[in-house]
Amino acid sequence: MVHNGVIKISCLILIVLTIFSCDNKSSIPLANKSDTKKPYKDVPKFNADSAFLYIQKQVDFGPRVPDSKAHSECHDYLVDKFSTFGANVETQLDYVERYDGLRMRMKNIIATYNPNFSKRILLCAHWDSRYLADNDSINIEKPIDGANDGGSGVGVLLEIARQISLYPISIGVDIILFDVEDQGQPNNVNKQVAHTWCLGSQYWSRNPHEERYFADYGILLDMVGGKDAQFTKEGISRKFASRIVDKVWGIARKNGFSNFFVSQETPPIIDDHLYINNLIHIPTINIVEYNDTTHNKFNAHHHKHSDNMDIISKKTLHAVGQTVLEVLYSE
Ligand code: AHN
Ligand code: ZN
Repeated sequence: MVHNGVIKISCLILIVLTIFSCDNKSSIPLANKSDTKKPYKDVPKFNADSAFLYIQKQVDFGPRVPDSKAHSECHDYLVDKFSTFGANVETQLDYVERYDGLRMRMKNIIATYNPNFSKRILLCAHWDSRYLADNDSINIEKPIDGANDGGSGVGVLLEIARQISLYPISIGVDIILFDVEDQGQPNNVNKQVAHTWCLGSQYWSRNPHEERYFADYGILLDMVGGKDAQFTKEGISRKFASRIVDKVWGIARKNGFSNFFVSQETPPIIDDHLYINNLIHIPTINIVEYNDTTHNKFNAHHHKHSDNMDIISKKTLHAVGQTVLEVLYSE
């Protein structure tokens, strides 16, 4: 026979448990129900302070000119960061020839999330910085910091990688940092030769890291950190990927970034996206600053020593980073 007291205590415990479980049922499931019925995709919050620090770190290595110590150290830093953020990382290594015949060791850095997913988006930027300051009036032969031209696109992509590591994403994402984009023919040479820029992206587009690599579309970031920057609908982007241009500019407008993402249409420019579109045929847009007041229509500090940390704006980084994050997480 079981003791009467034991039965009484057991009943008491049962009653208490029932009351608590009832209380749970009445308060939690309602919220759960509405969540599962109407799923919404949360977009992570882009942290511009973080992106800014990633740019500072690159600049602190010194100019990232191919074959320099700073270039080598920055390469190792970038590979390490992407690994820390849970990506599969590889470096595509080979030699390419500069316009004047100088052989340069090229290192394209490729970071991959969800390698087996067929739906993929390609994000890219160049990570090298220019070996001279041919738009400047002094110290033309000295390399530039390239905080905006080189540093900014990489800084935004590192912060996006960090967000992907915190908030798992349901599509494949490939982040490619192209090397030797910015070692093209100087503007004081009178016989201008075609295709001297974007050597890393030209190489990758002809020799992708994976046979038959493809992505649904690509987004290139170039000079995305300048104060009060304006990003216009550039010609190559419109020609090959107008649907993506409209999608990105639409998401920017929805987020209140129309001061940065203006709806003006501007002429085509030679940049990494040109070769991705033409050679590997992935529809790719360029988010790149357009400036009507300068001679070459680029950022006022383009290829000058003043392209340093002083011209980097967290507001601009935030507008670009938050927009691209929403593009990714709403797919
Ligand atoms: C031209 O100078 C026409 N294209 C090079 C694009 C570039 C250089 N982007 C950054 N630096
Ligand atoms: Zn440049």
